[in-house]
Amino acid sequence: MKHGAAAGLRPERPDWTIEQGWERYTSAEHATWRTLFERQTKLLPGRACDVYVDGMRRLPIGPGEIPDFHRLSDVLGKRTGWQVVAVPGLVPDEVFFEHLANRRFPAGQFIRKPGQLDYIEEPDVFHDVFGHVPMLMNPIVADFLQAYGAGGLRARKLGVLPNLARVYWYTIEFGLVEQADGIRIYGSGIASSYTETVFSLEDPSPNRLRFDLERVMRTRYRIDDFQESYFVLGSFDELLDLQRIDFAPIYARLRGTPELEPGDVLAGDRILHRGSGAHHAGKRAVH
Ligand code: HBI
Ligand code: FE
Repeated sequence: MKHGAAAGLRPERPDWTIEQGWERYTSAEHATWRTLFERQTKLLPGRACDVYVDGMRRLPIGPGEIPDFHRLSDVLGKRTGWQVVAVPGLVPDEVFFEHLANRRFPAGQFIRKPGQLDYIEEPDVFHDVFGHVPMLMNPIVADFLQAYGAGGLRARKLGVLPNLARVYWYTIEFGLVEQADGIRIYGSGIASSYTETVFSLEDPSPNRLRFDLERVMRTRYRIDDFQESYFVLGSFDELLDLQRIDFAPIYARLRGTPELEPGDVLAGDRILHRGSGAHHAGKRAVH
């Protein structure tokens, strides 16, 4: 896999962290943050879940400037014991998991260029801070992510990391949740994306299916486009249950069951919305 902005270089520290160097951001970089913050903040009311909105409100994250990780960590640390640490981009899986297992969230130090507002290959400060950090103010999510880090270290040794990574992908990155007033976004990959925020909730194309752990563990995902299926939690208490699960018997059962394609819908799925598939079908026709 790719190892980020520092590809080919040996990191100075074994845990891949770097100084954020907040005072070194340029005014152009702060302006990019403002552009991203403002257009995203207009879209999120009525679309982002209450947990996200509440977390954001309590954090020193605003339109004016790229947030300072030390200030974020002060507020976050008091609430859930998490810290935000700076990394140059994607870090190796075991380094990523080791941070999460110790309640450190590795956030990209850099910000995307003005020409890449809607698509970046690596997580930058906007995706990581605007997308992930508000959710870490919630104790259930905070504990789940730590458990995922510990589980990732074990899954790597067992050779089942792809199965576990799908849980992360379809919850933390691209998860939806059912609230009393409707389906809402909690996944950071959606909450930090202008186009996917609307697509995930309102477009007729993707499937919206009730979250089921084993189903998700079998389901491949797309990294190059919007998701073909989104999985919807009934409530965040489902993440509490996940944390307590002993995954070993599940991994054993999964061996021998076929993998599922991102757009597959099964007889046993609880379907909230059956997608037309139009978005991805159109793309395939073009290629
Ligand atoms: N590194 N900085 C960073 N952010 C991620 O989200 C990340 C990573 N390295 C590996 C990784 N994610 C995933 O491949 C694991 O969740 C499987
Ligand atoms: Fe992410």
